[in-house]
Amino acid sequence: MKVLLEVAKRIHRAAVYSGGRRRVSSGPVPLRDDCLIVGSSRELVQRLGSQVEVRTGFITEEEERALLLELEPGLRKKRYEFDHWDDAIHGYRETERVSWGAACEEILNRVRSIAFPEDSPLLGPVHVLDLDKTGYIKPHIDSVKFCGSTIAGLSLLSDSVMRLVKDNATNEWLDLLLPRHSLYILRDQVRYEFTHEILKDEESVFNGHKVPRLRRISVICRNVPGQRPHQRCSDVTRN
Ligand SMILES: O=C(O)CCC(=O)C(=O)O
Repeated sequence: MKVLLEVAKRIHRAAVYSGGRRRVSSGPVPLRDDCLIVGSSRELVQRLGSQVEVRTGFITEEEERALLLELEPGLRKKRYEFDHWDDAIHGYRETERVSWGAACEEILNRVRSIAFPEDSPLLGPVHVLDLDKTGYIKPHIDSVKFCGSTIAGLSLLSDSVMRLVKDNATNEWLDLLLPRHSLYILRDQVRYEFTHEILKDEESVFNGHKVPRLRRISVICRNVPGQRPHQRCSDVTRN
């Protein structure tokens, strides 16, 4: 059975954007490091500021190597999956890992201590998602049955763009630039009420600038579901 489906059942939701908002510049342009989140309005970016974070350079090249050294042998045994038209992910392989070597455990402990409240129990297995260069993740909300208020992910091997769109108001959106080696954190309303997706290479544009998407591996930590202030029944039925 697919690990991912157990951890995070997904919905498909077409994100609606006004095309004029995002003009692509003629070629890749270096982006300023301090501009990692843009949105449909300044007010939205400010309002959700405490619920979405991108930390650049969270891991070093050496730490990325340590993670890849542990992950690649297992991933190489699997095939990328492309042909499930209704899957929320296209062109991927994945695994879960409970025990890690010391170097990787140290990295994950850093993620855990920064991303999650101290008293929040975490899902034991860490989820690892390997997206082929042509792979992408469609808009979805992780199932509230399987994961709690916070999702924290490391990006290895490639930059990418994560798009968040309000589930019931698609004119409200945020784009996150996720540089290779960065950590992103989605919490609370952003996690429950916004779909998230990773754009395919052809659409991988951040704030008007092309962000080439190569093969990308994400290492994702989640906490277990618990009480939350604004749980909606519709979330519970998604699977
Ligand atoms: O690859 C990522 O960082 C996002 C993964 C994701 O969307 C998910 O597992 O629900």
